Amino acid sequence: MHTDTQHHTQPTVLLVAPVMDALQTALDAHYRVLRLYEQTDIPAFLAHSGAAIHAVVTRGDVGIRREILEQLPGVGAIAVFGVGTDAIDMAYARQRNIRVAITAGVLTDDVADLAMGLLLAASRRLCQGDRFVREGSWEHSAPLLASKVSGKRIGIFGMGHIGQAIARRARGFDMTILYTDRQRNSALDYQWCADLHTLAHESDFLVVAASGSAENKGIIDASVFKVMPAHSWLINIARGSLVDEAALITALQQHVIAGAALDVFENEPHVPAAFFALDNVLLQPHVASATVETRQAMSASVLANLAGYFNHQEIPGLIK
Ligand code: 8YV
Repeated sequence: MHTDTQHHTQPTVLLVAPVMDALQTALDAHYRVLRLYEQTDIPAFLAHSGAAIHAVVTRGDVGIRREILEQLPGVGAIAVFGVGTDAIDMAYARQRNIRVAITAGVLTDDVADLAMGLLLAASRRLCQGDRFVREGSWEHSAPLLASKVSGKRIGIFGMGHIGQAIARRARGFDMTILYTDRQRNSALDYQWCADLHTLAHESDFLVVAASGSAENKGIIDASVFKVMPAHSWLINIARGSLVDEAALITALQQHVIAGAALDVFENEPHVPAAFFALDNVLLQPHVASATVETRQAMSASVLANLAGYFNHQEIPGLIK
């Protein structure tokens, strides 16, 4: 088999998964783009083209498998369309001196907005209210009462940029803000909880905004649902991997907690059918950063990160 040793004037970029059309067009204009997701025989493709690839573009939720990266000896940078690096073996990237860059800063507001939207929609029964009106039920019955948001206690698990943006919004709802993170942030005057279980016990809304790291895998489990107040809600805009989904389904079925609002799942885009039978869960298809404005900014950020790398200049979203 021939290997891809031909000299190309543009650097070669591997696109792992589809991204928005405008970004694809811009990538095609600047780079020679090879698309992993279009390959039918990946081993043959890697044997032929792997050594010719200079950089990888992928999505936060997709990352890149280490076995693939191992076959890309010339890769020096991974540009993530998103902020999550949980689907990238960062230790291996560091060992190889592969620069990893994210769309830093640009999606924080949208994700925090969606967290508040989910919190409000779930507790105020917005989806149920919409259905109630459309189905004509209002003509002959009264809607169920919802539960109040303003003044309640919000517990934020993961107080990074997104967690802090959620806290600022929650302030506007006169909420008491509690948080847990690896360490206390002395710059924040919110109530610190030493551990997740204390946070869960003290909160009316437990909002998951932590990274999907290995240490956080399945951390929101049955023991957490057990200490959460029966009237409390779980909101997840982080990663499905943090929640033990089977335990959550049981907790919802048995009304151990009031309900949940989820933008992310363990095995996207596959969502357990058990959720569909439940009225106390609100489901979204991983759309926290999916606004026109933010996706444009994320595209620009990916392009800037790649340009920084290839031009030997600063990489704005570089993870240090
Ligand atoms: C994106 C994300 O939805 O930033 C992340 O890590 O999960 C999201 O912003 C995703 O990367 C694009 O599909």
